[in-house]
Amino acid sequence: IHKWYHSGLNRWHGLGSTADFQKIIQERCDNYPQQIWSYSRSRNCQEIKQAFMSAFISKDPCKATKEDYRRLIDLADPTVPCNKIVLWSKTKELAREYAKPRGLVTLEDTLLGSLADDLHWCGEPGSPDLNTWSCPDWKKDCRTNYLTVFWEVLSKRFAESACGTVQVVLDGSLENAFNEMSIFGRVEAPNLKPMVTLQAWLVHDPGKPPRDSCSGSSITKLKSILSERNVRFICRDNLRKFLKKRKPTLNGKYGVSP
Ligand code: C8R
Repeated sequence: IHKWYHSGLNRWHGLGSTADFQKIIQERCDNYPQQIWSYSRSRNCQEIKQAFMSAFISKDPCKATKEDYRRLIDLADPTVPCNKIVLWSKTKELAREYAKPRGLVTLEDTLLGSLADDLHWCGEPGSPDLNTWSCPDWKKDCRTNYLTVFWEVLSKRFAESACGTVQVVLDGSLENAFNEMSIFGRVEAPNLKPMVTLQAWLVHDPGKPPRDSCSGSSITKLKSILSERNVRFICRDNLRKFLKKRKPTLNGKYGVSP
C-alpha cells in the first residue's frame, strides 16, 4: 500500500485538482484578451493567482464559504454591458457557439470564468499543496466544496449585474429543461434584477424527440419564479433555426442533421 493511500488524499469521490493548476491560471490570465467586460480594476495576474490559491490552500475542502472567494472576486469582478449576457444550463458549448458570433458574453468570457473553466481544485488541511488525487464530489461528499462555491459566487455576481435583456440557452431534450437544482436554477434565475427581461431559447437534440418545451411544466416553474421578481420572460422553442448551418460537433450532439 502506497503512502498516498495512507494519507487519505484519495478519500473524495470527485476528480482531483488539475495538474499544473497554478501554471494554467497564470497563463490564462496573461493571455486573456483585454475587452471591456474583462475586469473592473487593473489586472494583476500575480495578485489574482495568489488570491485564487489562498482561497482554498490548506483548508478543509468541504468547508468552502463565499468569504473565501471575496478577495478574488473583488480583484476581477465580472462587468458586462447591458443586453450581452448569455446564460445556459447543460448547454455550455452550444451557448458559446450562439454567443460568439453575436458579440454576446458567457461567464467563460469574463476573466475569472475563463481562468477556472474546466479546471478542478482543492487543498488539504495543513498542506501547502493541491490535492491531485481527489476532490469532494457535490453529491457524494459535500455541497460546500471549493469548486461548487466558486461557480455559485461568480454566477451570482454575473446574474445580479445583468441589465436589459438576458438570454438563456436550455436543453429541451431533457425532461426538465429548467432544473431548480442547477446553478442557473438555484443561483442565476433567482438573482436577476427586477425589470430585466429573460429570453429563453430551448434547443432540441436532432436525434431525439423533444421532451420539454416552452409550454412544459419546468418552464412554467421558471416563469413563476421570475414573475415574483418582476422579471419579464420570453421563451422560444428551437434555437437551432437561428444558428448558422455548421458541421456536426465532435460528439454530433448539436450538429445540424443531414
Ligand atoms: N456557470 C456555472 N457552472 C460552470 C460555469 C458557468 O459559467 N462554467 C463551468 N465550467 N461551470 P450545468 P448549471 C462548471 O449543470 O449548473 C454559470 C461547474 O463545475 O450544465 O445550470 C453560467 O453562467 C458547474 O458545476 O449548468 C451558466 O448560466 C457545471 O459546469 C450557469 O451557471 C455546471 O454545469 C450554468 O450552471
